Amino acid sequence: MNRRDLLKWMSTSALGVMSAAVLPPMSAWAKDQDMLEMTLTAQPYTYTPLPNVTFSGLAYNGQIPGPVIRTRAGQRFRARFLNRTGTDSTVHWHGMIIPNDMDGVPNVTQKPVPDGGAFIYDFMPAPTGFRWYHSHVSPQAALGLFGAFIVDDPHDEKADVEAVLVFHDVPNMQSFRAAVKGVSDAPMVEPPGLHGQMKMKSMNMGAMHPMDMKHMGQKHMMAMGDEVAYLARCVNGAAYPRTRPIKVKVGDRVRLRILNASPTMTHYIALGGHKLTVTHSDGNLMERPVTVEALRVGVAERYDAWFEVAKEGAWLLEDLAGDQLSRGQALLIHTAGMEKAPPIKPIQTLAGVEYFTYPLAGVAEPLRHPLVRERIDVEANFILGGGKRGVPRWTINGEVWPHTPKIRVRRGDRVLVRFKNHTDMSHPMHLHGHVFKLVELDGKSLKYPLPKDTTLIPPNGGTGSWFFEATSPPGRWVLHCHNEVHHADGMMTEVDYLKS
Ligand SMILES: [Cu+2]
Repeated sequence: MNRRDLLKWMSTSALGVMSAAVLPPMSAWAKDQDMLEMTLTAQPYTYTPLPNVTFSGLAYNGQIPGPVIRTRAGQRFRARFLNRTGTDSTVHWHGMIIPNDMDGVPNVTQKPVPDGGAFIYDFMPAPTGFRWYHSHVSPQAALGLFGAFIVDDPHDEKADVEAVLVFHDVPNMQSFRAAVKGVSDAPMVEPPGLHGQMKMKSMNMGAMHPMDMKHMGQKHMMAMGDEVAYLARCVNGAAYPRTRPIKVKVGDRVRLRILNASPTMTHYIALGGHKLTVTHSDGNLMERPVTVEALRVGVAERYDAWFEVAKEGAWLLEDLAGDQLSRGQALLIHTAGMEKAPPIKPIQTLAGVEYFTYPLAGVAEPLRHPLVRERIDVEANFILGGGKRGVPRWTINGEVWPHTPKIRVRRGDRVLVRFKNHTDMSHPMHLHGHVFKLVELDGKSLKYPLPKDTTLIPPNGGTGSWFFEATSPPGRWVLHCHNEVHHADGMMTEVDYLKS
């Protein structure tokens, strides 16, 4: 490294642009700056996530995931985005409430940045918490254009160790393209015991609930045309044992910030020898924390999960999907001198396990009438459909983008969005520019509505409802499925602020 590079490196890392999994606290100097300024270059990148797998994708600043960006509350952010991908690109700042023209949706909030072009993203990152950024031009996020973005909350409890863990899956792009056409032969991959769990719980209640029956389905047994085959499953761009371990001490309180940046897969994650206490959903402080044996993280979701180190040891944090690749989606956490010890593995099945679900975290109770106590000004009812084999359409009320029905609001409106999912897959539905509250799931109200920007809507007749107040900057905020295949096949609409 020459002196110039060294200075550049020093200034960016001190300012809050980092690549390590374990985050150093922001320096006093960095916190003091009025603005974090950086260059974000998207360009081709070839890497080897597994010894026998070489993947030609795209990366921000030559790394997958892109650099961890960290600002403090009230600090401005300015990125000079350079597009060297060979095609159009934009950057979306996921989970942020910022001016609409900074939101990075091509042809909706901005003109796509052409190859060779540049664009200045300049805004006040908010709200505080765990956000992320990714390309909004398909399939660039699947190719590697994503990274974590943390807005420091000065009121947060202090952690002794804090780590950002980006789970992502490296797609077989031929299979990805086939899935977008609805003709993929890849099977669905899920953790052992996932469906057995529902069965068991229902039997405890006396009889099988028809909804659970429907959810079980047979889908996971066969190829329906819409699944993507993967070449590797990674944490922070590597597969175990090449993932960078996290070193801890007895007594440490450890905060894991976990992001699922997979193009299509829901991840179930557990830590050997420990339960995890979840405090934030999609970066937003939950009304009450919940302690679980495993996390369920839908595509684009984030959870802040804490644990305390009670004794010396080595433990594996691992994805629970049953396939061979998932064994690599793991990371070692150990105390000093224990890095060579055989690590304690987590549970290997979800059967009988209390894992993070919305009804568990939000405490499901009988459906309230009305769903939200005070007035509702705008109500949207969306049926999620499509996905027939060979028919590349994933629909909202029978239509694909841009023909889907829109939600039109005036500033200050109280909005209720109700989803009913008629397909056999769950959909990670995401709304830009807002934090909503998940108030209902599968016919149950949530006593503690979860503050989120993305939620999985369960399959086979499952429902979910969001409540939010239209208090974001005016503009067009898209609402779409974050499964990249479904998004590419039209499952998108928007919330439009009317000028009033
Ligand atoms: Cu979907």
